[in-house]
Amino acid sequence: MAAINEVGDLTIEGDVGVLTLNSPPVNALSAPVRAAINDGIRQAIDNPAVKAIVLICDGKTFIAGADITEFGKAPSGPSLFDAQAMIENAPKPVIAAIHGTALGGGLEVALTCHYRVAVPSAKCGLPEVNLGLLPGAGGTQRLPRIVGPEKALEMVTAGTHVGAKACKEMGLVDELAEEGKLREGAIAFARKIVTENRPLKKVRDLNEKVEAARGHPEIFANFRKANARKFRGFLAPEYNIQCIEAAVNLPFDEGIKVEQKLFRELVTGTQSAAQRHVFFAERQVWKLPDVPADTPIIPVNKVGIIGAGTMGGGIAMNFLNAGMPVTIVETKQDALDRGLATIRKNYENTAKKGRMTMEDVEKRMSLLKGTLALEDLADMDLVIEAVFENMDIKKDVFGKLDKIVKQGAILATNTSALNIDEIATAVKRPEAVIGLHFFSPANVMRLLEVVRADKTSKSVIATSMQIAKKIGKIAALVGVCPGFVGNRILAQRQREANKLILEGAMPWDVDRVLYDFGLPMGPFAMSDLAGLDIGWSKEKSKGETIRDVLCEMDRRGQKTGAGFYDYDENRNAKPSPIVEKIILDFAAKKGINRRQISDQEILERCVYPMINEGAKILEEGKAIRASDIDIVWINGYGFPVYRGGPMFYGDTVGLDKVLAKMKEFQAQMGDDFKPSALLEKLVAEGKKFQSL
Ligand code: T1G
Repeated sequence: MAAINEVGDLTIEGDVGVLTLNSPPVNALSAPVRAAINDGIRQAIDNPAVKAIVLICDGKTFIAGADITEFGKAPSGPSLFDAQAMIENAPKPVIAAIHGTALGGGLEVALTCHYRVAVPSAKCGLPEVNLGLLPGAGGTQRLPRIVGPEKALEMVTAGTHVGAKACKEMGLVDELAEEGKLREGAIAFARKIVTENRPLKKVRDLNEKVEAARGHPEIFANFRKANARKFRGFLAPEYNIQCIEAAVNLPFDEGIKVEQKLFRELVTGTQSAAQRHVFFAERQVWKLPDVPADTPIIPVNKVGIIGAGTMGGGIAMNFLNAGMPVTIVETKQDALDRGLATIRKNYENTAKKGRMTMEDVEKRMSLLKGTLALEDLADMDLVIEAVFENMDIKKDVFGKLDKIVKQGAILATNTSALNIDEIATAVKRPEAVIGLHFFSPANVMRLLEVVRADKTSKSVIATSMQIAKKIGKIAALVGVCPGFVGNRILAQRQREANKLILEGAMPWDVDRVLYDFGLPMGPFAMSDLAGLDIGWSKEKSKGETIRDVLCEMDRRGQKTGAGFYDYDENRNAKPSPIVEKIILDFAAKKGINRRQISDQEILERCVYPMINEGAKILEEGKAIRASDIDIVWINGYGFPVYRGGPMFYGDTVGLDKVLAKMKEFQAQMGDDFKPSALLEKLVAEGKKFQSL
C-alpha cells in the first residue's frame, strides 16, 4: 500500500489498483481529497502492473460532494476538473465503488469513471439545488446522457437521493455488489471489464438520449409549468433546468461552459449563501453546549397524550408513525371517539393517495389506545399534555399526573405560550417537566420547539431532543418566555401588520409584499385560514380592533367565506371593498390620517422588528444561537430558506441598515422599534449574528 497523502492510499491487488479515500466525516472533496484522486489515479496509470483502477472510500460513505466549507474561500490544490480529467482520460478502466451516498461532486466524480459499482444500500444524487446551487462539475451534462433529460430534470431540481437498485435500472450504476462486500465486488468487476476487454465508457460521449430530446422544447416548458409553484422565489431550480437544456441543445463542452457560468452566478449569490447557512444550521441546532453528549437518556417506549383534539391527534400520529404505542386520554367519550376517528381518517386519506398501504393504517391504529382514565398513563415513559390553553386547567392536569405517572417519566406540555415554570409548580418533580411545542398540523409540521424550564433536568432535555429526531422533527432548544421563540417573533410582525392597515396600507398590500418576499402566505390571509375568531368572544368584543369588527359582522375567515378577504366557492381570496370601507371608517373614527405606504416600508416594518426581537431572545439566552432562530422560522413559519431565516437575512441586509431603520421608525412611531442592546453592540463592533 502506498500512501498518496493524508487522505488517500493506493493498494495494488494483483492487476487492479485500489485507490482508497479516507477523509471523515463524509469524504467531501476537500483539496487533499482532490489531490489524492489526481495523484492516486496518475500513479495507478503509471504502474504497468495495473490493468484497472477501483476508486473506493473508507468510512460511512462514498464522496458526499464538494467540501461545502470551502465555498467562498480562495481555491487551493488541484481543481476538481483536473482530478475528473485524470479519471475520464485514463487509458485503463476506472471503476467507482459506491457505498453510503454518492452525492453532488461525489456522483460527478463517479460519472467521470468508466463504470460504477454499488452496494444495494447505497444512494446517488445531485442535491446541489438544496444548497441553492447546481452540479458544477459536469453533473448537469453527464447525468442526462445516462438517465435522459426528463429524469435528470427531476433529480437535479428535487435533489433526490436515488437508491442503488433504481440507479442500476436507470443505467447510472453498472453492477450491484453484495452488501458488505463492495471492495471484493468492485475488484472482481474490474477484472471482468479487463478480461472482456470492455470499452472505456466515457459518459460525455453518450449522446443518444440528449439528441433524442433535441427539438422537444415542450419537455422543459411542461416541467417549468408543472413546478412553477414549488420553485417560486428560488433561482437554483431554473438554473438547473437551463443546464439540462444546454445538455440537450449543445455539444458537451459548450454545455459545460453554460453550467460553469450559471454555477458561478449561484455560488456567489445570496440565495446559496443562505441555503448553505441553513445546511449547517440544521446540524448545529442539535448541539447543546451545556448538555454533554454522554448525558443519560431516559428510555421512552410508551407515550401518553392528554387531549384528542387537533393537536393531541396530530402529536399522537408522530409516535404511531415511529412505531411507538400511544395511549390518548379524553374527558368525554364523544370527544375521544371523534379524536380517534380523525386520526384514522387522516391515515386512510394518506392511503387513498397511495402514500401508505391500508396494512400500514391498521398497524398504526393498532398501536393506538383511547381511554377516559388518566390512570391508564401510570406506566408511560413520556406524557404530553395538549389540553385547552388555560393555566389553571394545565396545572390541574399536571397535579394529577404527578400522582399517577411513574417516577422517571417525562411530563411534557404542548403549550404554545404559557409559562412552563409556572406549570411545573404543580408537581413535586419539576426536573421532569419540559415543553414540547408542536406546530399545527402536528403530524406534518417539521418543527418542534423543545422548551427547557428552570428546573428541567439535562436528561429530560437530551431525551426530548433524541425523541424529536426519532419522530422526524427538527428541534430547537429554547427557553421559557412569552411565545418562546417562534410566536414571540411572530407577534412583532403581526403587530406591525395590524398597524400598517390602519395607517394607509390594505391587508392585501401587506400580504402581497410578504408573499413576494417568499413567505407562503401573508399575515391576513393566514388569519383568515386559521379563523379570525380564535381566542375571540362575542360577549367581550367591543369593536376595538378591525378583527373585532369583522368577527362581529360574522366575517370569521375562510370558514365563513369572508374575513379580511372575500372568498369564492373555491376559497379563492380577493380583496374586499367591504373590508376596505371598514378599515377607512375605523381609521377615521380613530382620527388616523392615512398615508401612502411603500412596499419597502411594509417589508421593513414587518421584518426588522422580527430580527430585533431575535436579538433580544439571544440577549436573554432564550435561544442558544442565532441560526437556531432561523431554523425555527424556516421550519415553523415558512420563512423562505433562500433568505436563510430572519437572523441570517438581517446579516445579509446589513445589521447597520436594520439598526438605522429601527431607530428611524422609533423616532417616528415609538418604542415598538427600540433596538435591542445586542443589535447596537454588534453594529458598533461591525459584527454579524453569524459571528456570535
Ligand atoms: N461538505 C462539508 N461538510 C459536510 C458535507 C459537505 N459536502 N456533507 C456533510 N458534511 C458534514 C456535516 O456538516 C456534519 O458535520 C457531518 O459532515 C455529518 O453530516 C461541485 C457544488 C452526506 C447525507 O449536498 O446531505 O458537490 O455537524 O450530520 O445525517 O457539484 O451530510 O458533524 O460537524 O449530515 O449521516 C453536494 C450534503 C455538495 C450533501 C450524511 N452534497 N451532505 O448525512 O450526517 S455541493 C451535498 C448531506 C457540490 C458540486 C457541488 C449529508 C449526508 P458536523 P450529517 P448524515
